[in-house]
Amino acid sequence: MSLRDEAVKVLLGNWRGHNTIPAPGLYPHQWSWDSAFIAIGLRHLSPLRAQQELESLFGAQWGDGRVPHIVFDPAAPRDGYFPGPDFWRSEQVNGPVHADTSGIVQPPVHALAAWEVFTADPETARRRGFLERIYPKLVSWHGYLRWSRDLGGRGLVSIVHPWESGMDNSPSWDVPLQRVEPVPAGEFRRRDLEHADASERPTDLDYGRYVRLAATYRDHGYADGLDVHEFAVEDPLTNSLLAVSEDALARIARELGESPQPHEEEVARLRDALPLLHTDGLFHSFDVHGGSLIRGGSVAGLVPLVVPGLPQAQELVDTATGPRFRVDELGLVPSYDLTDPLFDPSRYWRGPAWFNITWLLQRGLTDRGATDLARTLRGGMLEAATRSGFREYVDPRTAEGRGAHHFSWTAAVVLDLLTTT
Ligand code: 9WN
Repeated sequence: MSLRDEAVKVLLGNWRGHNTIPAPGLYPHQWSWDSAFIAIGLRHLSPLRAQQELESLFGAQWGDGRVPHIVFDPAAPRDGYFPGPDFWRSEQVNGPVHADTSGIVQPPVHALAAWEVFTADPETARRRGFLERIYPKLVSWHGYLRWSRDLGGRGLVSIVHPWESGMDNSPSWDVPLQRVEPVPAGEFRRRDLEHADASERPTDLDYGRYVRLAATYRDHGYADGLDVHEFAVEDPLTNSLLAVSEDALARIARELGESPQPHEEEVARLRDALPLLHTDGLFHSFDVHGGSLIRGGSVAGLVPLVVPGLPQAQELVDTATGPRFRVDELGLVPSYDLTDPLFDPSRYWRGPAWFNITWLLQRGLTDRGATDLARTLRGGMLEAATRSGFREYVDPRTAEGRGAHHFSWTAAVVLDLLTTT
């Protein structure tokens, strides 16, 4: 079977009628930023399904504009994933009435996905009013982040839980997490370890802290404020993807005959605020409670490369190709600085290479005209997907597979690379 056919098989196998699950077993529901990356690949297979993927996610948007990080599938066992719907209790607050969801969010890559999905088949999208319907929802989603999550008051979005970063156990969160009293491991039952090797997942101590933060948020009715959130961090990945998505909203607005200006202004505003997170050739998260940058080597710090017109772009390319990430040599982007003692090639977001992040950087490099390096990453991703069989993440030095099998965004990224570059 060709790599393309294999990718199609993964996406078809994980399709659940209106959306795609990230992977069977470990992730049996719909995840927010997964759906965005999935839609970007799915558009080459079925533009209609790609539109539905985003529509089903935004169908579960909350009244305040937030897009929940998980939309639970009523057909899947209620306790198959922890924390499940009985933990989050979205129906008791201002969640959507027709769906159970979590109450936290994930990085805002959806407007970018919506625009890419539209371009794959503008005729079907126009006939279905796809952009007309999703545009106000995307605007309200960004509004939630802009107005409810500027917890540091510096014009940047704060994430309030490591899960919101999409990079759950990144070493960047070690310091702010130390303030959080972990819920003892005996008080909850992890379901992830029934599907994945413990050495490739976050530790029980990490999980105890994740549970504490989520429970506190829930017990405050998902209200946002520094008094509620013990963990409040301005993350370069979230803020960069918001800028890229605002750029996509400008295109969407133009297509709909609306003014792109408010979105263009947002891109400029974020681009001007991002340097608050920049030092020594990399962007870093800012710990709002601690009042300082979390200096380290998370790959999130390279992601601003995707922001249009970023003045620090060349510095980021130099860091990416330097000893800390060696992306020109590896053809993949490690999730953490290879030279740092905290680097772990197998454990989740503490070192392994992920396909969505490598895809984002490949895209940023292409936009900046660094086509040779972009081509190297493209080759690296295709080889790693072939070798690992569409695993969730890989050892960045050997491309040996780790985590879940038949992982949807790995397949989606491959499909996109095979079709567009
Ligand atoms: C918690 C689904 C998600 C991804 C995240 C990844 C992982 C969940 C988990 O899986 O997080 O949201 O159970 O570990 O870190 O990026 O969206 O694929």
